Parts: sequence; C-alpha cells; structure tokens
Amino acid sequence: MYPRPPLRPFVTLRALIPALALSLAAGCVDTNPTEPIANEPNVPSTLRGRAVNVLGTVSVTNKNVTFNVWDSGQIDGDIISLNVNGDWVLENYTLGATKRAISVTLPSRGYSYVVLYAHNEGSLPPNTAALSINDGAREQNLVLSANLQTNGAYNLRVTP
Ligand SMILES: [Ca+2]
Repeated sequence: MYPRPPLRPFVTLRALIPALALSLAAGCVDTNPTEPIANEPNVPSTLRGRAVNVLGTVSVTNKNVTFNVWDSGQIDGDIISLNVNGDWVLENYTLGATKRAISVTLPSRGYSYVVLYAHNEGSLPPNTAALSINDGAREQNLVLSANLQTNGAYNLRVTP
C-alpha cells in the first residue's frame, strides 16, 4: 500500500484561523461590509427645502453617542427638529433649560452629520440650541443656530 498523503490543506487552514481571528480582533477586516461609510463630509446641501450651513466638525471616538439638547440662553420657545444621517431623531421639540438626551448609533467610522431644523425662532430670533455630544470619553459642547431659511449643521467624525 502507498503511504497516506500528508494532510497539508488541513494544516494550512488550521494555521490560518488564528491569523484571521487576530486580524479581526485588530480591526483589519471590515466585519460589517454593508455598513455605509463616508470617508468625506456628507452633509446634504439642503434639507426640507432649506440650505444647510455647516458650522464645524466634531470628532468622537465611539459610534454610540448621546446628544443633549437644551436652551442655554433665554427660554423663548424655540422649537426644533434634529436630523442625524437622514433620520429625524427629535421632532417638534420645544427647547427648555433642562437637557433632553438622545442616544444615537453612528457608523463605526467615518463621517456623519447632525442638522438642526428650526420650526420657529421663538420670541428672540434666531433659533439657538445648545447641543452637547458625549462619546463616553468626553462631552463636547456645541451651539447650533438656525433660522427659517437656513439649517445649522455639524460634521461628526468617528475615529475609533
Ligand atoms: Ca430664539
């Protein structure tokens, strides 16, 4: 009888598995290839028929973030909606002095955006919302301003 051939294909596969696991753990392999990733700022130029004014870019280190929104100045009845990456995460909300928390999951890396849409300007134009974004490591404070012609927006950049 001939000797059995060596089981090289199995040995090779078994040797590859730890390397594959290691590269997954190191984030070298995209574990969710269907997730939309924007490598450049992706704020739409208009939203609900109004131009979008980008006020800045904020970097966060975690895709799971919590926004807090409130009126840090005189409470004058400003009503807002917030849009994150095309989804309305808050609608027709009247700003008060206390913070309203909204938890959002962003794509795991790359650019996202948040847009402030003003339903009115309150008794003291324009519509101003204090907005903070907490990624678990730190809380960053922003001021969003919008009027009845223009939406205010920030780029959000997830850098894990
Ligand atoms: Ca106002």
